[in-house]
Amino acid sequence: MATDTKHEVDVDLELTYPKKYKVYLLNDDYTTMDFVVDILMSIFHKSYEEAQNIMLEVHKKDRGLCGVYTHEIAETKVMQVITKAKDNGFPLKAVMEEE
Ligand code: TYC
Repeated sequence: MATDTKHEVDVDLELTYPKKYKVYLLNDDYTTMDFVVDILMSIFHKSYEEAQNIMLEVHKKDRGLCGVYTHEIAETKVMQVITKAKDNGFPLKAVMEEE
């Protein structure tokens, strides 16, 4: 019996990439500008200048992009924003949206 028979196997190497999600901060009338800047620096790792720009964009246009992440990381960021805001008495909200 041949033991070295070569079998051609069709391997369908379909590479799938994880979907990405945009995380946005939403404007409100109560959260202070300084707190939003702090959130952008501590949770989204923005520089002070980037954080100021994103905060002002949210303030003027009602929402601003904070970053693009995999589903799990985006979900965690949204949760961290809401939890930290709530702990500090602010109604600040973040949302995620498939890219
Ligand atoms: N609009 C807020 C104010 O005038 C500031 C603010 C900016 C709040 C961005 C939320 O995501 C936000 N104090």
